Amino acid sequence: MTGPFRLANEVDTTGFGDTGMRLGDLDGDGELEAVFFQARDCHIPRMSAGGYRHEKQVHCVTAMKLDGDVMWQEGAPLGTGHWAMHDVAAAVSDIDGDGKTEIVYVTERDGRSYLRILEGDRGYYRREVETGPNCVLQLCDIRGLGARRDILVSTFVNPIYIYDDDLNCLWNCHFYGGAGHSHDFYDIDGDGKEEAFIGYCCVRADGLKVWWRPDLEPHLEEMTRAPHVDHLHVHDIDEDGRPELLMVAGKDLVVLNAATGEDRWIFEGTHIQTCAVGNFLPEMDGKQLFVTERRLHGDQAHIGFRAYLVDCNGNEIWRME
Ligand SMILES: [Ca+2]
Ligand SMILES: [Ca+2]
Ligand SMILES: [Ca+2]
Ligand SMILES: [Ca+2]
Repeated sequence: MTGPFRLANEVDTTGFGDTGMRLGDLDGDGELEAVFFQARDCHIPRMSAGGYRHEKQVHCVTAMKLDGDVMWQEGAPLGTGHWAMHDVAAAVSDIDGDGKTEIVYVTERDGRSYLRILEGDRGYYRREVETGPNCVLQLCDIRGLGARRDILVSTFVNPIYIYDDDLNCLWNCHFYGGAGHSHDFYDIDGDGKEEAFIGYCCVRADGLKVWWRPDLEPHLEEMTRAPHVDHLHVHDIDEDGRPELLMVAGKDLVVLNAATGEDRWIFEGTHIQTCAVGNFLPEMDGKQLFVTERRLHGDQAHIGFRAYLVDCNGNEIWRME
């Protein structure tokens, strides 16, 4: 293999490795391990539409050394099947700040959702709590601890719950306009607590909105569900010291001043789904955005895929079908 990448190892994950993977140092030896989260369709889908079951829940967790040795496994492998679609609600992190890594994920029993924590080194059960949502989990720092030790869970749209690392509920069943498949967090006012960017809302740690932009709904994906933002990223793309909010809105890419919610620019599409920020062209000022689109004709008909490179002011550099 050429370039900056080299093949370190090949391991067999047949039967348990289908859906999602996270990396973390589970045993504290300074080397990363891989954790596989195998998920299947939720017993009771709450928000799925658009032709397939979006919501997946984790039923098997497998920790593996990078040489392929399985350290432990929680739950029974589901075998090989059609488990892969979107992402899983899972994180590998030192959630309680004691220097050891934990596994945090949402699972299901008898049609009910549970947020669960396992110890990373042995897979031992730590704690769980029943929750509402099922398929999105992200870590944030709304308590201002200096590390992301708060746990947001949601479906692919609303509602939003946030728990502390002892699984005490900090936000109980919050709803915000345009909430979608993932959210982002940034301490926009410098008080040490991260604000949450959810849908077209910027929300403080206490759940109150700093700003919201319901007028942006025409730029969001609808597709038989509630209007929702696919993904959000806070990033200072023009490197002027003020972060932008990149709203991968499901139809267009909408870029706002993250602190105020004021317009910066809009890159129009039909169903823009992902945006990656990088120094892809180092000779250019600012960052560039690599944008992918699942192109639609009208509201539903899928007519192909397109990728764009866009500069930090919203100008197209190139496109590829
Ligand atoms: Ca390790
Ligand atoms: Ca820990
Ligand atoms: Ca703040
Ligand atoms: Ca900026």
